[in-house]
Amino acid sequence: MTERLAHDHSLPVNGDHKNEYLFDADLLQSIFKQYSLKDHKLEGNIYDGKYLIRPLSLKDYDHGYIDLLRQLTECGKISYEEFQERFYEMKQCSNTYHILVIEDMNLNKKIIGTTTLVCEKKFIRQLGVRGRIEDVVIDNEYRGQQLGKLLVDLLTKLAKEKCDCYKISLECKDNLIGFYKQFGYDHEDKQNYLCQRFQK
Ligand code: 16G
Repeated sequence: MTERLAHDHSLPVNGDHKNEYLFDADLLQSIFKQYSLKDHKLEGNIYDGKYLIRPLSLKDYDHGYIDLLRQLTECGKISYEEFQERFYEMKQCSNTYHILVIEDMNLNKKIIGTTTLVCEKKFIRQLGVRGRIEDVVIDNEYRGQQLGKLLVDLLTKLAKEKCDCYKISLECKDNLIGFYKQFGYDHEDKQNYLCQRFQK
């Protein structure tokens, strides 16, 4: 795996690139500004003076990003090299993977929240883009502060205003339907979500 990484020209070869972001943080700036106008708790990319909201970076591996995902579902064992390889695979797909994280600035940069927007490019709908909201997790100890609401709202706006998505969807448990309805998500008439699982 390391050899493949070393030969991949899209990957940095020297230096410490751990601060590198998965996607361009500038994309978020105008969304943050709009949000700040209606909720003064978000100033720039800092929420409530305590939390930094930004794209995923490589250093988040050391600050609990995978452990946070474990609060949503199984993750298995993931080495730093594996994390890095997947990070660059995603980064190479431009305008596709937008993983937002919340860092607790007071607690050793711990990652306490995350949400993903995936933009799928299509031929239909005049080369349309379909958005998907995935992997919404707020650390158990930080729930009840509207942090999940903030992340879903920011990424829904990003999908609409910057990624030009013609629709955006998500899958969730029954008890969360009310939560997602507040952002405009709802069941579509005569549409179903079907799934097949494979033994891994
Ligand atoms: C939830 C998540 C989905 C995630 C899945 C993991 C949201 C809105 N939905 O459905 O993104 O991938 O759980 O569960 O966050 P799984 O490991 O059983 O697929």
